[in-house]
Amino acid sequence: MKYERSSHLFKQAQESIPGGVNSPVRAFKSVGGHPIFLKSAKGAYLHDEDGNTYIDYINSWGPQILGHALPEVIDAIKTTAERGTSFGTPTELETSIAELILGMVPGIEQIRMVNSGTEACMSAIRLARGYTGADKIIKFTGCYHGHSDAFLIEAGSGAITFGSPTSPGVTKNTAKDTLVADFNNLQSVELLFEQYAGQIASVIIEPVAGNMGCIPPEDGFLQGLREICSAHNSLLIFDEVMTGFRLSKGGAASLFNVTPDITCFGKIIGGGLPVGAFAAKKEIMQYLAPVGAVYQAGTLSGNPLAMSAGYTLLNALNETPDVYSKLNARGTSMAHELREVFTRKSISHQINQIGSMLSVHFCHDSVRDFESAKKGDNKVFKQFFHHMLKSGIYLPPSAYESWFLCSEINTEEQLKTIEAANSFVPLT
Ligand code: HOZ
Repeated sequence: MKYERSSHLFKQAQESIPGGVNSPVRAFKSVGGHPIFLKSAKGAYLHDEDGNTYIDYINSWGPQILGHALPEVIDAIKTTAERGTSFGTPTELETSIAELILGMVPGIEQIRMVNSGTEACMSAIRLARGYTGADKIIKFTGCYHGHSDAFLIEAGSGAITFGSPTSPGVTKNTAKDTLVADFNNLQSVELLFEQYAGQIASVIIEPVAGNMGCIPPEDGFLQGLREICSAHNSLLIFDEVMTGFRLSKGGAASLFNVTPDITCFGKIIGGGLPVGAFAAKKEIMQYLAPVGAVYQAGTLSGNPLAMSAGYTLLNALNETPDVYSKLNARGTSMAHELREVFTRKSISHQINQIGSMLSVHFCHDSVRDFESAKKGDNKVFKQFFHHMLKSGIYLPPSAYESWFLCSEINTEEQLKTIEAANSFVPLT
């Protein structure tokens, strides 16, 4: 494959954009080489500036669950754009998408739209603090809730990829209110509640971690968090930015039958446009301005283009028969075949998969938290990543990011992917 134009565009971009990218993981720094500049995408396929085509396992990091450039979504964006792109006033579309989401996800009664998952999570903890009157929050090592200050402490995703899970620029005063527990470890949470009794506003978690690879919760973990939070009058926040509308219509909360107090959304909810949201029971949401005193606002919040893209994608998901069972079957079969390939080749591996989320860590022991995720051999991951890329398979350029499958990955795409993995030979 040739990458001349991507290479040229990357050099040019580095002059005007820090690192040449608008989000760090895209820079390929942890896998080496330079990023591929994309021109277009359709269904399961990406097309780059050099004319190369790839099967896509990033899916814009989650939103394109029914494939790229879904005709209904594109038409909705075009039609809406013709009427104007932003008004800064309420529109009927905002109520329509709110009603649609409240009907899909159990346990929520009101929702506020924002522009990204980062904004959703940072607003959710402000709301939790306003509601409970407590200052501290608990997050989990290796979980990532966007790049706002309170969360860039032992964070996952790009933060671990580049080896700085706690970012310079986050003040000590902010950091002291973020307590950190271990994923899949209820005792670590109980200890913090003992130590900081009455001071913890909320526990925020990705119910399936997706930013240290994909790590599902062990049996009873989410239920245990629910019980601890209820016992201490602390709010349980599920960051379903990745898992919402991906693992099921009602996200991870429905799948694991655990109802959080606040749910954060992003990705799929915007149909590929920048949208986030947070939702809860009315009693909690009524603390938000303009009804309550907890302030939160945004000029582009509820933007008509973004609302119409999200509304159309969510309706398309509702109308696609068996979409989640098909995605689940595809993910399960992909994970199974990858395991068979690596086992045959005697390559130590751990493949975690749930529904259409999957990750590959090259290590021997199971990956159930941040410590075990860090044991993956990044040298092998780099080689695997570049081997797959050359074979036309586009994986996330970091072992700490989850793969996202879309419904357009069919038998043909799976065969090509497994064939590519099959020809991988790690250099020793
Ligand atoms: N950290 C993001 C995914 N977990 C990456 C988003 C991007 O680079 O677009």
